[in-house]
Amino acid sequence: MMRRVSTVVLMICVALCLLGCVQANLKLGFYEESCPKAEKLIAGFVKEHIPNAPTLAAAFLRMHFHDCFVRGCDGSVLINSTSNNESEKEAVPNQTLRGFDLIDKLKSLLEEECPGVVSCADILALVARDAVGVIGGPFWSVPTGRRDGVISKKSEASKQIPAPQFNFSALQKSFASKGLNVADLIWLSGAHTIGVAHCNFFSSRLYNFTGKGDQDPSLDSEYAANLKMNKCKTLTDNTTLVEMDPGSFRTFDLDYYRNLVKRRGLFSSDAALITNPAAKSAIINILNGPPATFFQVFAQSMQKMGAIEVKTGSMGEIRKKCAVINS
Ligand code: HEM
Ligand SMILES: *[C@@H]1O[C@H](CO)[C@@H](O)[C@H](O)[C@H]1NC(C)=O
Ligand SMILES: *[C@@H]1O[C@H](CO)[C@@H](O)[C@H](O)[C@H]1NC(C)=O
Ligand SMILES: *[C@@H]1O[C@H](CO)[C@@H](O)[C@H](O)[C@H]1NC(C)=O
Ligand SMILES: *[C@@H]1O[C@H](CO)[C@@H](O)[C@H](O)[C@H]1NC(C)=O
Ligand SMILES: *[C@@H]1O[C@H](CO)[C@@H](O)[C@H](O)[C@H]1NC(C)=O
Ligand SMILES: CC(=O)N[C@H]1CO[C@H](CO)[C@@H](O)[C@@H]1O
Repeated sequence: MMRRVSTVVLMICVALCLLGCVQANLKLGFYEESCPKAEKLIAGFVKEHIPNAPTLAAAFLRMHFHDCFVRGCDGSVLINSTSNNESEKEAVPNQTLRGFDLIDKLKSLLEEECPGVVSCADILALVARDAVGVIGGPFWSVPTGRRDGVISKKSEASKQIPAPQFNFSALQKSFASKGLNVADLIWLSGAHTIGVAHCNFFSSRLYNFTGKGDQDPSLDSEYAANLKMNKCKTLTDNTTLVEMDPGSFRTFDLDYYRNLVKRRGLFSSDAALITNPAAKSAIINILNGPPATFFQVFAQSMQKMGAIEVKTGSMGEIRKKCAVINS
C-alpha cells in the first residue's frame, strides 16, 4: 500500500517536472514564499489605475510582446538609454510604447514590500495579464520566476520586432524564430482588437503602396477613403491615432477578425493573415464560434509567448529599478 502511494507520488512529481520543463522552469506562484503579497499587490495596482486609463491595457499588452520578442521576456524593454547605450526604447516600434512610468511606480511599491525579490520581467507579464482582465478580456496563467536581463539594444529591437509591412511568410518566419507557430501568430494578432495606431504605420497603404501614389488594392476602398478623409490626411502624418478595431477598440472581442474578413485590417500584417488559406479558414471558424473560443486560444498563445527565452534560476538579476540595470 505504502509502495503504491509512493509510486503515485513519484509519478506526480515526474509529471510536474515535465510540465515545469515545458514552461522553462517558470512556475505558478513563484513568489508565494519569498513575497506572498506580490501578485495581489500587482493586481490591486492594476485595478486601481486601469479604470482611469483603460487604453493602457493595450499599451501593457504590447509592451509585454515587445519585451518577449527581444532577448526573451526579461524586462529589457524597460531599460533606459545611457550615455553609451541606446536601449530598446529608442527603436522605431518602441517609440510609441506607453505606461513605463506606471511600471516603475509599481516596482518601487514591490521594492518596499520585498526588496530585490520580484523581477521587472514578471511584473510586466502580470500587469499585461491583469490589465487585459480589468477591461473584460481573457485570463491566462502567468507562471513566474523570470529574471531580468542586463542588456537592451535599440538595434536588436529594430531587427526583431515584426513590422506592420510584413507579409504572411515574413510574419511566420518572425514568430517561428521565437518558437511560435502560425496558430500563435493568428491568435496573438487578435490583440489588435484593442488599442490604437499612428497613421504612419499604415499610411503607405493609403497613399503610396507601390511607390506610384497608389492605394493597397487589398484594403477595402470605402474604409480607405474614410481613413484618408477623416484620419490620416497625409502620407507623413505621424501623430494622428486610429482605432485598430473601430467602434470597439477598448473591448476585447472578435471584431478584429470580423474586420479582417471584410478587408479592413489596418496594417499589411493584419491583412496578411487572410492571404493564407489555412489561416483564413481558422479565422472564419473562430468567428462562427463563441467569443470564449477565441479567449481560450489567445490565452494559450499568451502563455507560450510569456515563456520565450526566459532567464530563470541564477541567470540575469532582479533589477532594483526597472529602467536601469543594477550596478
Ligand atoms: C504580428 C505582428 C505584429 C505587428 C507587425 C504589430 C504592429 C503593431 C503596430 C505598428 C502598432 C501601432 C503602434 C502605434 O502606432 O502606437 C501595434 C499596436 C498594438 N499591438 Fe501590435 N503588432 C503585432 C503583433 C502584436 C502582438 C503579438 C501583440 C500582443 C499580444 C500586439 C499588441 C498590440 C496592441 C495591444 C497594440 C495597441 C497599442 C496601444 O494602443 O498603445 N501586437 N502593433
Ligand atoms: C551598454 O553597453 C555596454 C558596452 O557596449 C554593454 O556591455 C552593456 O551591457 C550595455 N548595457 C545595456 C543596459 O545594454
Ligand atoms: C514577403 O516578403 C519577403 C520579404 O520582404 C519577400 O522576400 C517575399 O517575396 C514576400 N512574399 C510574398 C509571397 O510576397
Ligand atoms: C512614393 O514612393 C516613391 C518610391 O518610394 C517615392 O519616390 C515618392 O516620393 C513617394 N511619394 C510621396 C508623395 O512621398
Ligand atoms: C514625425 O514627423 C516629423 C516631420 O516629418 C519628424 O520631424 C518627427 O521626427 C517624426 N516623429 C516621429 C516620432 O517619428
Ligand atoms: C527613465 O527615463 C524616463 C523617461 O526619460 C524618466 O522619466 C525616468 O526617470 C528614467 N528612469 C530612471 C530610473 O532613470
Ligand atoms: C517611450 C520611450 O522611451 N520613447 C522613446 C523612444 O525613442 C525616442 C528617440 O528615438 C525617444 O525620444 C522616446 O522618448
